[in-house]
Amino acid sequence: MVIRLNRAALPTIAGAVTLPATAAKVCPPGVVHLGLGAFHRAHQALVFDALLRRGDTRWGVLGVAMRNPALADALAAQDGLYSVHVAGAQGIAWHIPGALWTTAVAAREPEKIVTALAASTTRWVTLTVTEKGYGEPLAELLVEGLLRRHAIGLCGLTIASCDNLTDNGRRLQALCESAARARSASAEFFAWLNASCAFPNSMVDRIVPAATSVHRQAALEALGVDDAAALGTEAFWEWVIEEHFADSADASTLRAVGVQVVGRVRPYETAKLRMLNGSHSALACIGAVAGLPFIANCIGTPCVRRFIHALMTEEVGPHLERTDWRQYRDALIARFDNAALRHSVHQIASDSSQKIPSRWVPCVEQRIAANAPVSRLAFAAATWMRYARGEDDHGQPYALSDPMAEQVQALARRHAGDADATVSALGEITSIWGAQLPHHRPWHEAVTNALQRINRDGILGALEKETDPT
Ligand code: CS2
Repeated sequence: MVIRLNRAALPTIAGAVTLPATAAKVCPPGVVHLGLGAFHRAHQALVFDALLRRGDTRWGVLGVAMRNPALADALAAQDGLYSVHVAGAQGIAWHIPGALWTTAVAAREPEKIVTALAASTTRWVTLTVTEKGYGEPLAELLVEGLLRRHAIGLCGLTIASCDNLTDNGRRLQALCESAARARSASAEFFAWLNASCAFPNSMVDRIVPAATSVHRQAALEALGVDDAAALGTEAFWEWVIEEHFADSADASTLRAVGVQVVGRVRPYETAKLRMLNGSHSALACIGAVAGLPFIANCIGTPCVRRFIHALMTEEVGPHLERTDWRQYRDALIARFDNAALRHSVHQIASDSSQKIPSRWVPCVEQRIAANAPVSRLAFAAATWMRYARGEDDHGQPYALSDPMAEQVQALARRHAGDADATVSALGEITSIWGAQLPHHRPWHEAVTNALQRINRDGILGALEKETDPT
């Protein structure tokens, strides 16, 4: 009989694995995490696990799934335990972190989350709710908890947005303030919010593909337990956070376990959004249209690799404050090459309409302002417009997963044979491209030119010519 992973099963676990610190749940969780996906479980939960291992019991996590109960319930049935397969250049390691003390589902039990936000033992809130999660329901949930917290005279919280958005902390703060205004919160509340709560900007980085049955099977083989929530990730991880906390002593606590606490997150954030995520979005659209399933297949295709290298070298890197961007670029290409990750291009291409505004647009605007060429970025934009058609170069259909899927796919299909009309239709969506690019003639022409070549030669054929080294 196969044993299900849970606390009772820990002593039976065979292979080489880092197990959770023995005593768990000695007090209520100190952290409420909103957005219980794969990323949090393979990134921050491991940081909090490292703190718990040091005997600091303030970092147990209440993991909140915003809508879907499946993962939260599977984890609850396993006492919050799951295994993480870490694949890096040095080999493979397994971890079973013990930071996830309890789970909840916001849509099903909002009161449980509000109660936790207003608990005296809660010190931190972390968020990975994705780009599209920054709307009213999120702000209302947070503000409800904060109003209650203030009403009973508690101290403030550190509320750390960890999504791939420019100025993520400030943005979340503004969203909460506007929700509090809509509820006519008192001046005392706003004074407390400003003085006692902190919304640090932060940049998080670790490639964590969505969990699949491959991870479950690997855990069964390596550890001898059935883990319905097993995950895989890379060895690299980074968390850079602004030194702006409700409790200033947290800076040294976090530094002790490898978190970078800095004055300004912006240089790290911009480099990550534009180099890593920007390349990822381009690779994902290319892979989807070429019929290549994983990022490693894409970067392993020479013309794609040359293109991504050129995109970063010619058009993205030179605008970064990080002066080590060439090393950063090379390290990224090596990370994309990690075949163990099996990172699906369709996963990354999902929500592209929400991702492009932070990943590509600021760089295009900056280059246009400097009168610099934008042909690589225009090619990337054209790949997304081709991708939006929902059919690859072999005639295989695929589904778009995006809040704007219906609209963009209808436009891409209606104008499929006409690059100029496609770019007019898809390139004028200001929520994606901003106010300036839709009216910029040279940009329009560069994207049209790239899309014509993609339509004529296929995505890989066009990339061969685009990156021809001779
Ligand atoms: C990816 C990110 O899915 C995506 O859009 O670009 O999830 C990426 O893997 C992480 O930001 C890496 O830190």
